[in-house]
Amino acid sequence: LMKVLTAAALLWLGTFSSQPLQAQPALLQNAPGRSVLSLNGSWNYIIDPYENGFYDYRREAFDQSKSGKGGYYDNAKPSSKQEEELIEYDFDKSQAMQIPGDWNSQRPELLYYEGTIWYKKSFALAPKPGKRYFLYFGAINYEAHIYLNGKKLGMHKGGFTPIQYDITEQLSASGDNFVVVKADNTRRPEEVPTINTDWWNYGGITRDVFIAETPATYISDYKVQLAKGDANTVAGYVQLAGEGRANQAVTLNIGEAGLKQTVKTDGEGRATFSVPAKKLARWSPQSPRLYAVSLTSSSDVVQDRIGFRLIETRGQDILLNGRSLYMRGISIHDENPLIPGRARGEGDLRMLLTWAKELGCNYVRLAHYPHNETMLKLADEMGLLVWAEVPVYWTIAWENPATYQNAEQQLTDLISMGKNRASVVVWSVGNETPLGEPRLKFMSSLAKKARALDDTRLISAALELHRTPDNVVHVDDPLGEFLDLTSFNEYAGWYWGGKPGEITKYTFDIKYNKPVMVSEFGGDALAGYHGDANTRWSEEYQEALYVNQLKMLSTIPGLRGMTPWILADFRATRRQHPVYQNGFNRKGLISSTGQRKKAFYVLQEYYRQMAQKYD
Ligand code: GCB
Repeated sequence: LMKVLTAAALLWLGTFSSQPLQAQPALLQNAPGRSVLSLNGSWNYIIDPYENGFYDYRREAFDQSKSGKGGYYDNAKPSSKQEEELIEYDFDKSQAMQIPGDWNSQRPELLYYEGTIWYKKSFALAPKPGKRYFLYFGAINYEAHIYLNGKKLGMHKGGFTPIQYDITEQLSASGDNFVVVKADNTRRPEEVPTINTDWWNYGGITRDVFIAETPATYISDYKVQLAKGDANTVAGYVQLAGEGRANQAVTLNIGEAGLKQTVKTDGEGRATFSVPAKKLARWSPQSPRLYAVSLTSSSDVVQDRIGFRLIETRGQDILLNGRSLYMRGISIHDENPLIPGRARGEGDLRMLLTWAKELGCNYVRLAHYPHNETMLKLADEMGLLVWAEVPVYWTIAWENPATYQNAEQQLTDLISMGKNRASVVVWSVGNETPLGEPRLKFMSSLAKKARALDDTRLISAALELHRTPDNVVHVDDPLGEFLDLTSFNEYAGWYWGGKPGEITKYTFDIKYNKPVMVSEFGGDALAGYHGDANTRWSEEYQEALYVNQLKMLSTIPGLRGMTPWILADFRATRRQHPVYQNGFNRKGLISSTGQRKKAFYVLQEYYRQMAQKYD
């Protein structure tokens, strides 16, 4: 053990390894775009706070035992000799809940539950010869152990990224199959996120579940985007997997633009494209043009809808397709406040983005963790730029190598999922992380990793600031060197700085000559509660706060956008005031019943003016 620790410690002291210790296999690109068998719907579940279905009475894990049997994943049934067998669970006689969907919002007794729940779904699928099958979960929070027909497929950590297994060999020939998931949302200090967050720890299978079918030799991955800094070229690659992957012709076809190129894969099944892009209209929020794109090999074909745009910075400007841009944003959680609970599908997600459009946004910050793949596709379609983030939030276990590997894996999976989306322009490596050497090493390594994985987008993080008695706000976090935008969260008029009317006395001293993107500001208001501009929790207070924030921030010369906190009220366990909060963070511009608060209209008017000035 000592040796192992020493090796890990050395690795840590040296540069971070870019090879995760236990990488999940590369995700099938655009899995939802394949021919799929949906496993959404009703799943039986067992609440198991003692993890009785996972450990025996000596606390040994059943799935580590010799037989590998004994856990709930067996989905055991008494045979005809019923009297001889003791089985103390029965999925089919247990209650059911809807998947996708967090458990907290489906049963009152599960609202605060943190621990293990087992899920079971039976399905019919007889594998066809010459096909491969991938079991796909959009997200399970947080630690998931996944079993098919009683055999373990694997364990996955991270509540917001897709999970996927090739199950071709595990499917039963008869076509009768069952999948069992142990989902455990226990918070732990060394995980990502850590134990402390300002959002609800929704547990369970929160996103779509399906089985994607591909041919034996299949297109496992591709990227089709404009080349870095080159508006005239579509650059990208295609990756084939399976036995016949080498020396295969693959054709990229963008029929509507008359673009076509055939390339040949190398010994590893990889080929790169470079296609003149002159005929392609540019994607932008004003004109979110998407093209039907297909990739065809001798055995496989994938279809996608892809937009083409260039995002760059020059000095303090953000250039979209070469034109200076003001990013009229809003922060969003992956939560439908009307449930309230995790967004459960396209309808919920479309509602959130439609609200952002009503506010006048051309940009959304999908805080504080990867959002649904569907959300990114909707943003493409609806013309909203996206800031996408990993849950490196507040005080992470900076010195733990496994924590870093986990964060890097989540970042890798996020980038894999979003890399073909024109809407996504910013990868954020974290939020409000405290200054210090181990943290700087952790965060700068993540920033470098993001850039290595995708050099065509901007890298950022939501930083903190500090103040001096002369009412100067300083932004000089050394992490800023590694980032393309200077982004910070700033709560003048709420957590510091006095009443809303007093905050215009602050000025900003920003160290970096980069575009400034204010990643958060805001204050709570209970919709329908009225007072004057100095009455905390009132709509008038929040309204005055927005008026004065916009005045104050307008003095920053490099200001190129903002994502105020937040579109809608959201559940947050830390928010305890029995009258004004009641388990909700009330910084929403829209309430948990869908009501627009007064500040909504302040920001809407400001965005109308910014659109006039810049668009
Ligand atoms: C922040 C955090 C955000 C919180 C917000 C608040 O700075 O980034 O997650 O919800 O403040 O309301 O305090």
